[in-house]
Amino acid sequence: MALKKILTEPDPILRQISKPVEIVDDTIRKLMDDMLETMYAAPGIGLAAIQIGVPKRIIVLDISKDPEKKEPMYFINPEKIYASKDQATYEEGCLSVPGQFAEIDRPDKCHIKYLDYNGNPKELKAEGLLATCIQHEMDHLEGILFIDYLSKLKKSMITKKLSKQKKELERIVV
Ligand code: GNR
Ligand code: NI
Repeated sequence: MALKKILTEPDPILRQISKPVEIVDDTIRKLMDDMLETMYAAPGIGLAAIQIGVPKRIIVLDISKDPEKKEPMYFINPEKIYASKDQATYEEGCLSVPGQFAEIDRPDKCHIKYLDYNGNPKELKAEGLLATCIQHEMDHLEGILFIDYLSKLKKSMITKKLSKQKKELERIVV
């Protein structure tokens, strides 16, 4: 397994639309193992492949509270087949938007159709934090970040802050 670098906003790669996986083979499973390791190390509760620069429709998640008991979940080519009218509000963060948090409304429940780690078709009924997290990750597959739901002003404040931080880091490294 290997740790990968997580891309941060503003990075045009994060805005790419990810492509479906055609065959779930060992290369894809190795990628998912690396994604999970990178997510745990961050630490985060979800990661989309595009966040490590790979434009494939793959998501890993682990929303278990106890770090001793790992409950990894893998989603390949996820499709939303139902979303509730009821909305839920969660304070969201994103590993690609470091240090920034905001309350975001999303459907409270959703049903997802996807391929699992072995490439077998599955369906999942999600609610609460799981539903929020899956929808946050599925947005990454479309090049969407949670800050896109904020007002223009809030979003541009966050983007400016992050690009300034990046420039300062570059200066230190160079
Ligand atoms: O670690 C993460 N926490 C989180 C909290 C609330 C809503 C969504 C998330 S996902 C985020 C990891 C991440 O950026 N995934 O793309
Ligand atoms: Ni994210």
